[in-house]
Amino acid sequence: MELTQALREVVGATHVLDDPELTAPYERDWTGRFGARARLVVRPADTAQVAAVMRCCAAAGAPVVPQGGNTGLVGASVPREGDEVVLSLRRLSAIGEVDPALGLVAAGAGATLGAVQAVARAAGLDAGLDFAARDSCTIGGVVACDAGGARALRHGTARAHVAGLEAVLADGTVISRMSGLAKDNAGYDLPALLVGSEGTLGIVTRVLWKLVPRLDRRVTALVPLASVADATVLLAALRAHAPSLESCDFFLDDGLSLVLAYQRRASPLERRAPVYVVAECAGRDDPTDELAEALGQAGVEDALIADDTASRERLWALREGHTEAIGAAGVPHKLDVGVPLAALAGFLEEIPRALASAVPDVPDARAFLFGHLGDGNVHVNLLGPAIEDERADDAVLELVLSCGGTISAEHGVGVAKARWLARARGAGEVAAMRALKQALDPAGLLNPGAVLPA
Ligand code: 2HG
Ligand code: ZN
Repeated sequence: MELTQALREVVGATHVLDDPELTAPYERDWTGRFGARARLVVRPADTAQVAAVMRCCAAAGAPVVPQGGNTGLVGASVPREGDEVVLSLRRLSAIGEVDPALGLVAAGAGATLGAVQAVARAAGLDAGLDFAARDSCTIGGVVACDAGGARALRHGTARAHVAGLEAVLADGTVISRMSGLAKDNAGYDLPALLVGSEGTLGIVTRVLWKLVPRLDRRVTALVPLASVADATVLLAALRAHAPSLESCDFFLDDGLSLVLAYQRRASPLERRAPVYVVAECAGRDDPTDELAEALGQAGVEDALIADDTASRERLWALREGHTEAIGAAGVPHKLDVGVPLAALAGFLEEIPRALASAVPDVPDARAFLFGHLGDGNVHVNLLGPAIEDERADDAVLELVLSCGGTISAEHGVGVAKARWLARARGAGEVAAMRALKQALDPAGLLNPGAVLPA
């Protein structure tokens, strides 16, 4: 039977899309940099349907791109050749009841992070993970790319929250580790293998999410600083004096100008500075004194402090608003990298020079640098070079490796950085990854071209 017809029989005709007007939102990524026409978009309702869809696609030899909220930033959740089936997991959005004794909740891959947070908070707990795309990204995608965000500093990345998962393999086999047993050493840890595999080894359909205590007393500081070195001193003081530290992000002054212009607001700070840190402490008890102690120890004199939700959100909007403000200014090349803290200042300083020498013929090339200071995680956003022009990307990644850093801290490798994987990981590791891929997906149907170069 022809693939379209076979899929219609599995999910119902209304959930197999081939009209270009309907498929368009599934075909281009959030940045506008990646995408191609899809052969079809298929929207299964549950794990059994995902498995049946995979069996149909395997029989037809059709490559499949799994997609959640399509908020990924490395081109891993959209078609790239034009012949892929996009398998949307958004209909798998059911969230179970919180198990308060275990601190776990089961969520369908299509549930948004925001929805999981809301369910957790209603039960007196929290998801422990948070970032700007919270209301559009889905928990399956969060797990598939091991998303991090600002709170990873305290609670770890998605990996730390996966107590189990259910997934569909390339041949339609369903694997399920949803028992919630904290200790279970029987055999290989397949869920761990799927976390961060970006849809190349299996399709995550359900996740057992480990919750954290809900910490309602929150206080946020926005601190203008003279240098990245001063920011590192502040981070050390926060670690030493504020055990309630939850996040410690940074951005630079040109990023602030762009965000303020985009958000049509004035700077809340009396004076501008080269570097800004946004730090947040959270506890059961008011963490204001701890935060003040840390700021004092770091010699900070003029921080803006916010302790109610609206004011805290206004401070965070200056940091979180970078993605949208940059997106409104052009199609960015996003290089989500990590460097050791000791190398951070030198790395940030070097980037404008690396950019100028990589693309001397693109005089308006600009780099916006911001991210999660506590993790050494820098979001290098390049504007100016054409979509296909990767000279500046290469120069930045070269610099990252020379600093002992990683080409992907939290967004994943996707297609954007696949050709750098061997440089980053070495031939031995890439061969082991290819062996795993070959074992689980011998026909290469799952997300071809992502993570491992074709
Ligand atoms: C963030 O930290 C996200 O805001 C997105 O990881 C970063 O837009 C980016 O490059
Ligand atoms: Zn980030």
